[in-house]
Amino acid sequence: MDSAVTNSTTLSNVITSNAGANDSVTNNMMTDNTTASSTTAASTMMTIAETAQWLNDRDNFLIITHRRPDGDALGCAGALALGLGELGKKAYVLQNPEVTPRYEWLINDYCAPDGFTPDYTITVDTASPELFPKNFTESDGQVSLSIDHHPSNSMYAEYICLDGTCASCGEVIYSLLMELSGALNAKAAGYLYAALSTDTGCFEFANTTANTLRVAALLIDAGASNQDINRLLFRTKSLGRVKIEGLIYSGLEFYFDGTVAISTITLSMMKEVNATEDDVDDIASIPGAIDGVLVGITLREMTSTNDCKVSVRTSPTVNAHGICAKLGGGGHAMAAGCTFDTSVIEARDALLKVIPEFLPNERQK
Ligand SMILES: [Mn+2]
Repeated sequence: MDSAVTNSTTLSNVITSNAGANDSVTNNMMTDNTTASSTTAASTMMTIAETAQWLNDRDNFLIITHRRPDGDALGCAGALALGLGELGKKAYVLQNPEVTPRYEWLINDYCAPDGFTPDYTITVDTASPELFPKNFTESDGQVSLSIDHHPSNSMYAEYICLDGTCASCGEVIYSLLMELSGALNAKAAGYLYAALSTDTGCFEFANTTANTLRVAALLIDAGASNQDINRLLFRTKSLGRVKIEGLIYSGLEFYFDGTVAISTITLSMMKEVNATEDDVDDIASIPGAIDGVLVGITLREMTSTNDCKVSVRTSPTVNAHGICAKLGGGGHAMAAGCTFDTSVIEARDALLKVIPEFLPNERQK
């Protein structure tokens, strides 16, 4: 076990010091290992220590990730399967039909063989049954354990291990694996580094906490190659992505004194550069990243000329949800969306009529 982290008390100290940082989610904290488990109508909440014991007492696990799986879900699944395997247990990951090439290395060594029948199913990073992948449904049996970091978890599993203060589920899995074996090898550390860095946009997003960075440092100590993983996940773009970005940049339109930027992605643009869905992941962040832009809009032509999807990203002074709610959509204060049964040109014109009332007064010209 190279560069193993052996101080199993480190993380609980780390996490406990973060308790109370956000009172609104303190009820979801599962970090106090001395607190007894509590039972809701359907689910029993467990601490990290109780969850470790639960896993220790059982065998034959199938680990489930969510629809459109990201580095957090897949990194958690790979690390948990590896960690349980090292304890001599049988633990596999259910293949997810939507895994993209960027992330498949996280679970490839642990996919369940045909005909594997688990005694227990465990979901990671999955807030509700609506997010189950197509090849797993609740009718496959009740989920035994949900390990998660979403305060919105719908408590669908028999047992829940949840820490709503964590930026990624990877931080929860880290403390669980440390509780189980007191050490991580380099492979598991790499999987969890992928989990943490994915959910924090390589530690740039507002959800990144001091705890996230401490755990990331411990993962690097344990052998995670942050350089290689950052390069793969954040510094590498597919050719299709670069080409579609080129078309988007050259077609940007600006309105209201440069405070509103609109990017349009048509079906013919996608075809012209052979772009896939993976190539346009998070493409809506492009217009809002331009200096001086308060409202960044991405118009996407979907299946026909009269079917388009709109993503609105705003600076804190403009209400993205308000704009989209006027057009039958909605979302969050700074990220919202709506759809139109019209051409992208008509959708753009409808947005331009609604937007002025949401701009700061001096920009409504
Ligand atoms: Mn996550």
